[in-house]
Amino acid sequence: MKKRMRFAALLTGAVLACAALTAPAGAAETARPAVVQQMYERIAGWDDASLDACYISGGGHNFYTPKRLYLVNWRCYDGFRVAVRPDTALTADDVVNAWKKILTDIGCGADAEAWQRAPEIEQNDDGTYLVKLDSYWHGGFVVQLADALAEIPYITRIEGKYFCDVTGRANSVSHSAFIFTSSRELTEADFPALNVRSLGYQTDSNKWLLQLRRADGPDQNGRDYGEYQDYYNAVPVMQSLDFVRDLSAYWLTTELAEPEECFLRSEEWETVFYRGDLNLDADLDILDAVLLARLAAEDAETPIPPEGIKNADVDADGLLTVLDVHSVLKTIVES
Ligand SMILES: [Ca+2]
Ligand SMILES: [Ca+2]
Repeated sequence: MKKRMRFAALLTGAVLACAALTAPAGAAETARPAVVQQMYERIAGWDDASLDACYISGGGHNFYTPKRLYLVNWRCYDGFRVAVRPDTALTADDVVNAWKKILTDIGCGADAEAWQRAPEIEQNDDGTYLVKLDSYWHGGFVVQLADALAEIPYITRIEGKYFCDVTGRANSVSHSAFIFTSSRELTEADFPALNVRSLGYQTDSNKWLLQLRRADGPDQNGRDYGEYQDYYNAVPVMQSLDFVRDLSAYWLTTELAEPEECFLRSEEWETVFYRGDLNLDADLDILDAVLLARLAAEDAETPIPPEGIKNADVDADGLLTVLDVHSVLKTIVES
């Protein structure tokens, strides 16, 4: 118990030391999938801002430039590719137990949808595994799945391919709608000239909400929500209908951007977690062993990125000791 507490204190010291090295907290404060980092840089460019002038919150999903807030959605659309130690096998029980533990840690109880739906596991021909989430139900839980898998001691490496999109950029908004009041009950048949996706009445606001479909059909991600141009073209139609009153729009802007600017998809597997890779260069070599040795020697000045600390317990025994240094050296020699 004493050793475990010392390990925690050592980690805290190292994190603080690194935080001092990397402050102020700009967009590159912590390691994220490359595609997300690319999107941050792209967004900053839209508003002629440097990354250091931008702020990130909400687990990496809220990106503030000096001009406005963008919502950055990212998920792993193909599942995580997971490598395990030789002579071990990934079991469904271990994945489910780690998954439920991490959901509990973040406050999701057993009644949460994510809790009820276990990740799917497949074994690849090369001995690695693919661990998938149901993207519809699990939505933003991809980060938690990676964290859960990293808790399984015999998992050595986790990789993912990420999809990233942004709302907040003009013409990038997927949940657009017309909002209006009406002098009578309405059905979709009252809008024969429009490509109506949904029509509903909001009792809390006493307003009607009308969503359009994309004029050119679903996009590459299966989304059929109308885009800026669809709503722009529909405005004269809405204005010509005598039962439509107080017409306004929800989540629409008057600036036209290129929609594809708001999407990025990684083609290559990106390293999400690599046990022993302390400097986060997606490689395991002598540099990592040196950093680990300094950490194990309680050198609080060791220059390790905060995310790199997660990879330090190489033998996964919950402690940071010289055995971790031996373990990483052994892996390097054997590779
Ligand atoms: Ca490394
Ligand atoms: Ca250890």
